[in-house]
Amino acid sequence: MSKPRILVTRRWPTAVEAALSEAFDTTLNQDDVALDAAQLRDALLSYDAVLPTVSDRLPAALFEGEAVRSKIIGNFGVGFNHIDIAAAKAKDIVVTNTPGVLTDCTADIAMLLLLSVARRGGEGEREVRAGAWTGWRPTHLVGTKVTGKTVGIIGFGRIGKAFAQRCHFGFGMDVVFYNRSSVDSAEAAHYGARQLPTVEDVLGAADFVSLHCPGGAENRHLMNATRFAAMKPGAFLINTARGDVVDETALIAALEQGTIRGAGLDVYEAEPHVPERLRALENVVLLPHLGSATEETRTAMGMKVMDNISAFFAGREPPDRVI
Ligand code: 8YV
Repeated sequence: MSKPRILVTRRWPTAVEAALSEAFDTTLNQDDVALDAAQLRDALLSYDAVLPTVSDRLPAALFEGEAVRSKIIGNFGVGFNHIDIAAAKAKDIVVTNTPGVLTDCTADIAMLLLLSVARRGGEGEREVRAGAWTGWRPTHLVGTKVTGKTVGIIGFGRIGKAFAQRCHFGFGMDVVFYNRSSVDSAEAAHYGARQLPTVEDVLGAADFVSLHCPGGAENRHLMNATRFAAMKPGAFLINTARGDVVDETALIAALEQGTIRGAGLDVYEAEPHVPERLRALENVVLLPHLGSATEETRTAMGMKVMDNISAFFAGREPPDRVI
């Protein structure tokens, strides 16, 4: 039996590309240029599996018309809001993701953003690099103390919990969270955290609000102008989840008007576009979607995709099936 034909849409860690090439009839993307919609549609028509990432948009239109050949989409990443899951399901296409292996690294990036924005690390770094530092003085780049403050977490899944643990046990913070379903209080206490009934309760209590819920329709613009106004004066927003959870225009207005003190962002509404008005602000720390970007995690993510499609083509249930 011939090996399944698979397409990897971007460059992946070398060890994973080697493993995939060994096990499957694999087409790699040596140039690492993102495929456009027509190329993705062609890929679905001509490969048994397509392995996309967050930079590939797979809307319903790509699954319609002439029957697609792909039977599985092995997404590289835990978030899958770039794939129209209902449209894939309607065509009996299995979709898998890579949960678990990026939990720690994403929680670490959230902590990096929280510390950087509170302590004005980005501003300080820019000043030193520009040769503009004139020397130590008591009033220079004075930020906000982190230790002992209250952090509010929206979405208490794997990453939200890992972030709570860092905040509470690492920085002595009081941790409150909102989660759609109720979390056992003993389990929450394990992470030093306490569930509150509404998003508003969390916003009213927190000095730092950190988003850890999925992107997509149900959480679109969960943070809007009204909710920024409900945050404590002087509070900060951290987003390592998905850009569409935040109304970016409302966020920019809240930052410009001082409704909130600052923001640390790893994700944006229309990546890689980051609005000029946001880039012009000093009270933001902006990262280019680095949540899972460590050698260890990116390799583990790739190997998880490999496990998922290997199981599928061996007639077994893929371990990380989302539909
Ligand atoms: C990934 C992420 O690197 O896994 C996710 O959901 O946000 C990132 O850390 C990216 O999405 C790859 O598809």
